[in-house]
Amino acid sequence: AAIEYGLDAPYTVEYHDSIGSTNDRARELAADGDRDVVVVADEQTGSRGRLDRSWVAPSGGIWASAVLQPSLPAAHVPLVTLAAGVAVVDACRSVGVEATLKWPNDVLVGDDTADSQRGGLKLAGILTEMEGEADRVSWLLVGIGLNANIDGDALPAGATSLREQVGDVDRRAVLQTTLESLSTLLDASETVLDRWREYSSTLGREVRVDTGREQITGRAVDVRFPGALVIDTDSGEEVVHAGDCEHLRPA
Ligand code: BT5
Repeated sequence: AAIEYGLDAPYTVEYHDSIGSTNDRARELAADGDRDVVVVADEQTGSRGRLDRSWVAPSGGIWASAVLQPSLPAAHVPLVTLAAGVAVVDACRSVGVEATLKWPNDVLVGDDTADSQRGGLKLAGILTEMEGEADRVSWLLVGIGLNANIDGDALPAGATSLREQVGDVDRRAVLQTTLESLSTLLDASETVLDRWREYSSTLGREVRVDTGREQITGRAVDVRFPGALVIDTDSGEEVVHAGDCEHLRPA
């Protein structure tokens, strides 16, 4: 289903009924020097999550990749991922869905403990990509996958959609709200961690984080610049910069 996807300035939209991955297309545009362009698709046939995991993206979702003006050092990029999560939650709440954030990039709905140890049902995910040097980002893009007007049975187990939660939404309006919120947050980046804490369902919980090299179990107590998770473990405080986080049952 083709959709009207005109967005307010400064964004220009490149819309596709069907595409492999909006992030892949956005990379090409970014490498060509385009900025403030948002690649949007109704359906993706080869979309990706982190670590090359696949992302299920049938017709009806909000699949979007925004090429932003990178005005920050590469080390600050994790903050952009957190900001994008906050922006997606703002947009979900604007249509009446009480979403929360699981570190670092998952947008969840529902009570963790009731829905198993996996940690709520996943409504959206963020995939931020960049290229550049330590002190200078040459391009930066934020990929947003938000299950919008999709039946639950078209999604993987453990996922949910806005349709399942509140019924169908105006995808253009939800994306517009997301991008406006993201740009407000990036203009005031000192507010991002507080906004993230407010929406977090990770903080205060027992978690297990797989960093790829080790598993760290303990109580998530804070997020720290530029986006690290602080965990109280039996052997002291650990600061984790990247990994997969699982919410465990409350202690
Ligand atoms: C993410 O990865 O959550 C980031 C997903 C980003 C997708 C967007 S869509 C627009 C843009 N273009 C792209 O090609 N990508 C971005 P990660 O944290 O690695 O989670 C991936 C895992 O989520 C998968 O292994 C599945 O378990 C699960 N999953 C896959 N599709 C899902 C869906 N539609 N809804 C909820 N969970 C899903």
